[in-house]
Amino acid sequence: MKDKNIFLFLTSILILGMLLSACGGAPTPVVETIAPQETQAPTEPVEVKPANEIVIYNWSEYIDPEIYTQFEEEFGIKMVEDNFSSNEEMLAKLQGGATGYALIVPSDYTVSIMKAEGMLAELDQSNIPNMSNLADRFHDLPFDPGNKYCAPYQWGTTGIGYIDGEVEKPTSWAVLFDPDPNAVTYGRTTMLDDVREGFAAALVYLGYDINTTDEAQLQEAKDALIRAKPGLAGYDSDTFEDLLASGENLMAHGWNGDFLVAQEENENIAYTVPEEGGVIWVDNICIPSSATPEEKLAGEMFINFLLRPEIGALLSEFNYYASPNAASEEMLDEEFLSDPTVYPPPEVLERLQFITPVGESESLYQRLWDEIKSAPVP
Ligand code: N2P
Repeated sequence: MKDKNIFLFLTSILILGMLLSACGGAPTPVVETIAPQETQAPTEPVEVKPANEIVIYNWSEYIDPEIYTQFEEEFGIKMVEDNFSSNEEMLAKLQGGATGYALIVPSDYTVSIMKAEGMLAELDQSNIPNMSNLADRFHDLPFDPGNKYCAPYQWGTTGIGYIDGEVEKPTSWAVLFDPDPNAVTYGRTTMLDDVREGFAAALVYLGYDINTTDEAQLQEAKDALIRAKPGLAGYDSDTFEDLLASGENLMAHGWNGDFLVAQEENENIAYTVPEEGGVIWVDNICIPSSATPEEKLAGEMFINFLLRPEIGALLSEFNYYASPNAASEEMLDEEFLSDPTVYPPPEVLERLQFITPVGESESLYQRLWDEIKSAPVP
């Protein structure tokens, strides 16, 4: 069962990955050396020393602070964290010229976009020997063959979390897009504040490709997303799971691991991928091309540290997402490894799709999403 599961996951990555648009583009090369100063022998490069403090730009609550502490203690490099709530937020900030980040954590399709725009630095593999701890299938993901730019960070799915016992298990995305005013979940439901995830849910509900660029289909999805509004308490990508745990909300569109973390506070939280399907994703830790050579070296040291078996295990134990690290997986509890919310069974895997870049249509998605969010509640 487990082997089959892994095989199906690999196959789905390979097949669906073919859909990922080609993502060449010349990356900005970042050299590991600083140009020699005039007073020095002109041919001798100066050895780069790692920065003594670096900033990681990550999703919220996605890393155990203990990992920073251990890294700081061992290497004397202080870790500072800044958070984003969506790939688009992170991308816009970097496109706007933000610097000072040594590490970022984009999802699959955003790695493709950033590569094409020359926004990622090529990793110096000699600084990251622990890359070999990754499971085979994570060495050649279609958006980053050979881990040239990133190390896979965690992977997971997008579906619906709900309070078991109070809410009937949602089997269709209709619970969001055709909300019943008499349902207990009406007005106590959130959707991710995320353009591609929002559209993916609506498109899969309508039976369309979640990466469609067909304007009529996108308009239909927009209508469905507007129909969802009366049933929503809001759009939320950071605290949706906490609002279930506290009892304020009863249902949320969100990411599997976040619901599992919240289960510790409220054991009635359950998670499902509706019958029409959902999203599968792989998040990655990468270095922006704007990083200085010192930041880049420290960033690579951190990536290598994160890929240690015990550190990868600590990461999964904290955020409840599946690890791409085979050596870490071996250290995880059987209970975690057999949890179908973490490792979707074959019948769920086969209805999951990756979000892929939509090229020119990106601005259309964004414009429609802005219109949805600012539309009056019907
Ligand atoms: C962690 C968010 C998971 C990232 N809070 C989804 N790609």
